[in-house]
Amino acid sequence: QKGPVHIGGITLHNHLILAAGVLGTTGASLGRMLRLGAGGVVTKSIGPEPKAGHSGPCLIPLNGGLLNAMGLPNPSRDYLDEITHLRDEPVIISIFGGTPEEFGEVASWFADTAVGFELNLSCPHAEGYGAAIGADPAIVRACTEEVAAYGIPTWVKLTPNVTDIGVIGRAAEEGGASAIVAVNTVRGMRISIDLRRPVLGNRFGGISGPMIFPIALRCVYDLYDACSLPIIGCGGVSSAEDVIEMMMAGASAVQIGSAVYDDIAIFEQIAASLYADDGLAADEIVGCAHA
Ligand code: RRO
Repeated sequence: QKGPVHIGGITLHNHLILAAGVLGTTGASLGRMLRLGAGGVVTKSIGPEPKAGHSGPCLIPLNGGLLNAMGLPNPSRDYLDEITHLRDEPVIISIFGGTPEEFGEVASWFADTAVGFELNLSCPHAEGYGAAIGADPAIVRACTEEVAAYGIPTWVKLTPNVTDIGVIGRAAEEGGASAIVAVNTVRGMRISIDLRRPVLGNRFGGISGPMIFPIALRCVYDLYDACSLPIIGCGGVSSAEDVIEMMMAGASAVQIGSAVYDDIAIFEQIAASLYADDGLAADEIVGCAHA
């Protein structure tokens, strides 16, 4: 594996990070992904109150992806107990709230121990959380300011479900973000012809997996032009070639989510190819497709 890399204020074991929400509900599964070669891991999003999540079905397979409406299930403050044993590891705490103050409150619980935060301003279907706030530059800026005030590296994860993602990225930058993560899931739905109703319990959800890769890539490309922060590419990455494409679009690192469900060893496999031979010339390729 690669030696340490420094991205957005956080030291990672390599350029490949476990995306939020995937195997992030327990500290044990996060620890396992680190042992399986993840350069860093992001937790399931933690909010101001414990939440059970939406009624099912919550996760359905698509051709080339997944559609989910988990509904932000999380134990809130009790999550601290899950990750105390990972104190020296690159565990990035994903947090959400309905207001800037709620983001600040959740951040305060973890401020003594966190190596970094990732603000989830982008859940595509949660009422009162995420989607609406992630589309409003003033709110994105205010939420970022509340959390960045703790002086801990603060990554901001954006939604692709906006007209101009560059405007939102700049708002995060003005709020003091140390990196931008692009993107969360793409809003979508399926309908059961037999039942004559939406398949998901929540009706709408977020699409992940290879089918959204070109959308995520375009968002990273736009953000590279719009902002001067490091960008972490996320959305449908499932091969070393995808990682390189993301980097050429402007990503300094990538996150991998849905692909982990198909292959738990994906981090080691991608790393073996990415760092083979002379290694990865990240400095040369990041953003090179803009020349
Ligand atoms: O829990 C979810 O339903 C969820 C979240 Br918090 C998110 O950020 N993105 C997503 O696709 N699902």
